[in-house]
Amino acid sequence: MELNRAKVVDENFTKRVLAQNFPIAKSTTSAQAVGLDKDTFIDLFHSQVVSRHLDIIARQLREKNKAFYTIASSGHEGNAAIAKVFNKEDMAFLHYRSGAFMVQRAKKDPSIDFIYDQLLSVVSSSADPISGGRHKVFGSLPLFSPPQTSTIASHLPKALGCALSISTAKMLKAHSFTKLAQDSVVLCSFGDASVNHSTAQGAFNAAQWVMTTRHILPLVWICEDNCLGISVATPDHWIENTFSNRSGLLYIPCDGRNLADVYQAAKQAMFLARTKKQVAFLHMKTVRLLGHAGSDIEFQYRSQLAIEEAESDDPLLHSARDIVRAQWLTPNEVVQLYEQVRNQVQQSALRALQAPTLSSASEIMSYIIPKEKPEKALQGLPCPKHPTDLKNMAQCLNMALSDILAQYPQTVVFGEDVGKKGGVYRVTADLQKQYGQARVFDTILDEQTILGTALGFAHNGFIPIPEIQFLSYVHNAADQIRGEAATLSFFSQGQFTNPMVIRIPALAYQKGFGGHFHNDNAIAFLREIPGLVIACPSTPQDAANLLHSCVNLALQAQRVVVFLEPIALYMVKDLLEAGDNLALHPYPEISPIPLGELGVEGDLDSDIAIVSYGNGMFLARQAASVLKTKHHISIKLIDLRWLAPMNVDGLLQALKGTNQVLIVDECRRTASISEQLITTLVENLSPLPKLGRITAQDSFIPIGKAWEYILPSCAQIVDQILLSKK
Ligand SMILES: Cc1ncc(C[n+]2csc(CCOP(=O)(O)OP(=O)(O)O)c2C)c(N)n1
Repeated sequence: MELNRAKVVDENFTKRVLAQNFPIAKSTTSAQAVGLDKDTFIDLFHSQVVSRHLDIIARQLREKNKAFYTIASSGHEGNAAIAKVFNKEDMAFLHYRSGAFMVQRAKKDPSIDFIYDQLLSVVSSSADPISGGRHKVFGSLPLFSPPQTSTIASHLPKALGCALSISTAKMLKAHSFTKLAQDSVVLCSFGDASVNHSTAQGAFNAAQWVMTTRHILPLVWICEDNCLGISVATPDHWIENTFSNRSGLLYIPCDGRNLADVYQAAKQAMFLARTKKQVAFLHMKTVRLLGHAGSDIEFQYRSQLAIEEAESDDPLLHSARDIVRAQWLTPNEVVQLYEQVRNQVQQSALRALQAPTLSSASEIMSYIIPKEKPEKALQGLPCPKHPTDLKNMAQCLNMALSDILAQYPQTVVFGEDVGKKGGVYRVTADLQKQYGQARVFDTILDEQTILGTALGFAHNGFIPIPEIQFLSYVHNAADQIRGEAATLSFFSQGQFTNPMVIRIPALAYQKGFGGHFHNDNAIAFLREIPGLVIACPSTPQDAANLLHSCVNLALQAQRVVVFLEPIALYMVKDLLEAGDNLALHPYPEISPIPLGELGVEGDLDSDIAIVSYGNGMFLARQAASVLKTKHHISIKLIDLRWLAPMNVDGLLQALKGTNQVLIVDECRRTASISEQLITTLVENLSPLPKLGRITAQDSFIPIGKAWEYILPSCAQIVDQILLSKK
């Protein structure tokens, strides 16, 4: 039994075409019936053949250790007909088996040498125009196809968001900054097993919700159904049974082995999405050839008979049959075309093997942070007049958001309950009234959808400001930040970016609303994401200024920013004693705080410094006052403000002249920023000042008043400084 099925499929094609031993058609739609003429049909077949030879050569290159990740499009080449129907400007978030789709779409831009470009990706060359050798992906800026990570289903929420952004842009008549045309549609393809992922189900559900509430969504889901998810069979009729009867999704089945049938179904889907603005679910049934990916040995889980049956149902043989029967080409001419493409692909592979590869850490990392691409200033609205009396942090944030929405027409604010209710803590109060439902809107209760919506809007030129209601609820959607938002620039060499500011009411110390889920102090999962910016204010004026700074970073530097809002400080009035109002501040004259700039306050000449952020900073201010008034000890206070990236030089500078540094960190001892701070100081300071840290316990936060045993307190800070003086 031959284990190399690429070889078998390759040889079978030639043998069977020459012998005119074609498979029996599984569907009856003919090229003539759907208006596919000879040239168009042969052109589609050509794309199928190019895709097939790219698969074959990728296997050969991997056997020689010249390619490192192979996943074939073989069996799925019917998707070439989908590419033919849609415009290249219809943004496409693609399945990893979309080779023929990409070949066909690339024909719409004659400046693209898709074969060579794709081979550069296969051999991980730094000359690969999309990822620069960082991953084998399908993607292209001129072809409106952002590269996808290999996490199945994670691209569905952003496809939904992107489609929603098109209809939102239309409503707002906002075409000065959007990247997608008003009448464009969004395509999103995936496999049959992927539909079962909760991320996918969430996106389908969200699309249905949008159709129910807004009635328009120019989106085409494309399920490329090969009946398998690696080794697990999808039950018969699973896709049909679960999608043919879903409200808001118009189900269109087609036979992926029949180009004419796919073409017809794609035209129907295009009419629904482009003209009717409705969601189509295109179900392309097909076969999978050459196994799952890489070194997958199909024989371990599939019978020889099943493998051979799929191989004999090869879509290329079906297309060849239709071409020969229509007398458009003779069998010999079909094989000639097949061999010509093989030759072209082989020549391109030889060239690609000469191309450079990534050769240093700095080269690899050069696009983790996108290059600055300042947005051109747009005509905004005048900022509202704000009262000048003292305000708390929540009020200052609300005013800052209002100013931001006025100044930057490309900003949109959304999340659970942010619209009419104005957020759980009223931070978004009245914004919907001021700026309308298109720019300030409630989403469904699904954090993956919220972040996916942000990703999709950002792909279309908006600056989304999504809210996650509480920090604890971002964890189930973290991949939308770590696997999607944060990686886009890296995998596209900054050609695609998704700037956004994710607001998250966060951290602990809430007195009336306790418990772990509303007092989550776990942020390590964000801090280690390369390129992500994290800001956290500790005063009302910093909150307003920092939020503006974050929006500027998204606008001018294309950054993905997480803005952590310490919930417990939202409404606080007093700092040192009841009625002192020292935690309030008038809404400031906005003066953005540059990325990394620390807040240094207190006694700047003191040799004792406390480094903190958020609630810890609030406690440190209280402790410094106690130490000063009761013990005549003066303290320098350093507010990090920006938790990532850490401004190491600025910190070292601010600590000059100190011989004692106490870190107050409200997050858990393990994996809190205190660990990074201690390491940074140990690595960089000589002589080393006396170092200490007060952190939260490695515990979840209990309800009631018991949290006091878990979290840092003012008394602990005072005691630790006094102890060190003894
Ligand atoms: C979230 C996630 N879980 C697991 C995997 C591993 N994995 C890669 S492909 C795949 C099967 C996908 O099957 P299907 O959606 O039918 O697509 P096909 O490969 O058959 O085209 C799995 C489980 C993954 N990439 N992402």
